[in-house]
Amino acid sequence: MAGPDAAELDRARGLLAGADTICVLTGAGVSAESGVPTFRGESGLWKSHSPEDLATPHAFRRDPRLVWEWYEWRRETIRACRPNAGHGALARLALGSRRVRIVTQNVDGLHEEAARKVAGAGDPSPALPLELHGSIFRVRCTSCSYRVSHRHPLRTETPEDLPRCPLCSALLRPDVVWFGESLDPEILSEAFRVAREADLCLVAGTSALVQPAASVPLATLDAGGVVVEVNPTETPLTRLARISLRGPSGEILPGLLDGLETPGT
Ligand code: BV8
Ligand code: ZN
Repeated sequence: MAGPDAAELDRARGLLAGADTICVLTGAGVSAESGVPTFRGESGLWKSHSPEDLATPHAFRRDPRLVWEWYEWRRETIRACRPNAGHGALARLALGSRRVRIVTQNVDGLHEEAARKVAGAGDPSPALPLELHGSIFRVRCTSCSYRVSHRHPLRTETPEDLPRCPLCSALLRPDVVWFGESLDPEILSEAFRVAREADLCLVAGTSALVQPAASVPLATLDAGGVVVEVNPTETPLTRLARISLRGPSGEILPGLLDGLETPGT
């Protein structure tokens, strides 16, 4: 696939350079080049099951062991993955002096890892993403408010292996938002505020099918801003984008963003 031509990249760079405030929305595609399977691509997730069947409260109630087996398979896969050049470019942009917020649908923690790597001894927080759908490396209690970061391998062979709450002994679950579950209202309203206040929404690596995340860029448009998309294929957002750069984000984002960290460059 031929990537975007130099003129298109220049036009997109011009739009980004002219934007005081930028909202970035990412999806599974930005982690594809790190080796994290996307949901709907040909290398789509896991065997015969579809995420819509397993990433639901109903599936967990019916068979928590199967759901934990799927999540632990994904956690094991993602533990071996590192941020790619696209994550790094986004982190550098957000850590520069331009006002940038990264909003992600991803639960893989790779934006945070890139932020800490780029920031080094500095403060990574400007590049820490708003995680709309939670984190696959955090667990929470199905009954009380216990919630904790959790990266180490879990055994899922038998129901007795499944993790339980140290406070109330109820089952622990992955701290992600399942289909049919509402997103954290504070995180969601913050994401829409960021999008409304942005002059430009950079949308990378999302099929723009999952709601309400896919509506975040519309808030930028409704407030008079523009959308720039990076995706190897067309999406429902493509026709709304001022420019849609056709190619992989790991290859496109560094050339598109590097050097734009400070306003007026
Ligand atoms: C909600 C966490 C209110 C879990 C995820 C009918 C019944 C019930 C609900 C609904 C319904 N119809 C609509 C809904 C709402 C539903 C929804 O949107 N469904 C879709 C499938 C139609 N949404 C919800 O349920 C949300 N909650 O609405 O609450 C409510 C309450 C009660 C009842 C009803 C509604 C919750 C949604 C959150 C689900 N959780 N993740 C987990 O990860 O295990 S979503 C999950 O899928 C991911 O987090 C991600 O967000 C999403 C996948 O989307 P993408 O990130 O875009 O990834 P995808 O694979 O699809 O696309 C990859 C893209 O990358 C492609 O475009 C590809 O071209 C591109 N790409 C590939 N390689 C590259 C690349 N791009 C760049 N570079 C590359 N190299
Ligand atoms: Zn508990």
